[in-house]
Amino acid sequence: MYLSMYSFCSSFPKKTMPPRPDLLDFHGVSMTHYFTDNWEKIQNFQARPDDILIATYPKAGTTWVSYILDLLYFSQKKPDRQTSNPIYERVPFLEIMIPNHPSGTDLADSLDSSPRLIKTHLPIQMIPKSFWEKKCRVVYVARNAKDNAVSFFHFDRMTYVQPEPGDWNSFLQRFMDGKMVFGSWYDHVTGWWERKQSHPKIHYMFFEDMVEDTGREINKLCSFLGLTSTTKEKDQINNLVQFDNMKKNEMANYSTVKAMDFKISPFMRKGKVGDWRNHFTVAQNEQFDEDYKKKMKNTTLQFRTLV
Ligand code: PPS
Repeated sequence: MYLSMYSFCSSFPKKTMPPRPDLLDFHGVSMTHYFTDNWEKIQNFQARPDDILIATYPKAGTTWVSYILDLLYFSQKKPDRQTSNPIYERVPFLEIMIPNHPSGTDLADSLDSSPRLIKTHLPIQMIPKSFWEKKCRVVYVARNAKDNAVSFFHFDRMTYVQPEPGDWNSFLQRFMDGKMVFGSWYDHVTGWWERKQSHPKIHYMFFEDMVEDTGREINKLCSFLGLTSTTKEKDQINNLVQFDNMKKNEMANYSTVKAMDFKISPFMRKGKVGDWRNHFTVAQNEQFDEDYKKKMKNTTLQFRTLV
């Protein structure tokens, strides 16, 4: 998830990793300092009109969509790109900041590709205004809350640069309370959904739809972006971005990152819809559903696995 942090940590043996960061309240959103230390530069970031912002709540399918977009734009023009740089270098993570390493904003500024693909996990109210002024296109991916929480839990277990997850029960409670890095899932997905209603340049996608029919979702992305990739190209891309292929692909699976311990849990973990059923107890599920109804009562946003 975190480029500079990853390269930072890759030079340290695990026992000398920096301590896990604490959650802090940042303008009402839970964060860690890794995403707030560069705040002025993030807010003043100068987007370019052709930039494409890939926005997600963490663990919603960011890497999947990043890889699809990277292939759609560059697999023909720059075939070497796919084997020479990991995905987290091709698609900078805007808000990341680690001392003595290029920040996400610096990395994005250094890109000469057109378009630039830029990743963010920021909630809608924190997106730098330049992206709106320059009328950039945004691809937002949402994932159902239960699977999103499960994926986040396993990620925090294996990623030393995330806060300690604690046990599953306390993690789930924290998820429901919105005390996660990048804040409340409920606020994130609904905030972007409401903005999309009045903003034609936001393409709002669902992880579950991508699992059901990746080819269909690639076609929708092409329509949104005005791309004229051939059927053959799209079929090739569809094949490359299937879970098993991405899991084997060192440039897409984060295996080069020492701050993650794949022995605890791999980054490309299961890639499924409905894995929450293997984690939630009956009581947790009932409590979650009840709370979900209250938190989501004012939105038209619907997730297929929760209705
Ligand atoms: S991050 O750290 O926020 O950037 O993580 P993100 O990439 O958003 O989410 C990681 C989860 O997405 C799954 N994934 C996929 N699922 C199906 N098919 C493909 N191709 C694919 N690529 C990534 C990944 O396995 C993580 O989900 P879980 O449920 O943990 O497996």
